[in-house]
Amino acid sequence: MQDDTTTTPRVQTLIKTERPKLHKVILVNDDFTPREFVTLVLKAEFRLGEDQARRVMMTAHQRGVCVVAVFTREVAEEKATNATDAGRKKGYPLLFTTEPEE
Ligand code: TYC
Repeated sequence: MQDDTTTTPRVQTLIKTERPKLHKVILVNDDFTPREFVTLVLKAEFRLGEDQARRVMMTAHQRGVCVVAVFTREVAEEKATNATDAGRKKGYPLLFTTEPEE
C-alpha cells in the first residue's frame, strides 16, 4: 500500500508526428490536346469548377505549365497518372507531372 509520501514515477513518451511533404500536380501545355478536353479532365480528376478549370488550362496554355493542386505524394502521383491516361486513351499527348513542394 502507498502512504502519503510515496510517489509513483510516471514516464511520458513524446510522440512527434511529421507532416507528410506535399507534392504539386503540374499541367504541361502541348499543341494538340483540345482546350475543352483539358478543362474536362481538370474538372473530372481534380474536382475543379468550370471557371477554375478554364483558368488553370489557360495558364498552362499561355505560360507552358500550371500548378493544379497539392496533395500527399501518393495522391498526387495517382491523380497525375489518371489524368495523363485520360488523354492517352483519346490519343492526346496531355501530360501531368508531380514535384515535391519546397
Ligand atoms: N495548347 C492546347 C491548344 O491550343 C490547349 C492546351 C492547354 C493543351 C493546356 C494542354 O496543358 C494544356 N489546343
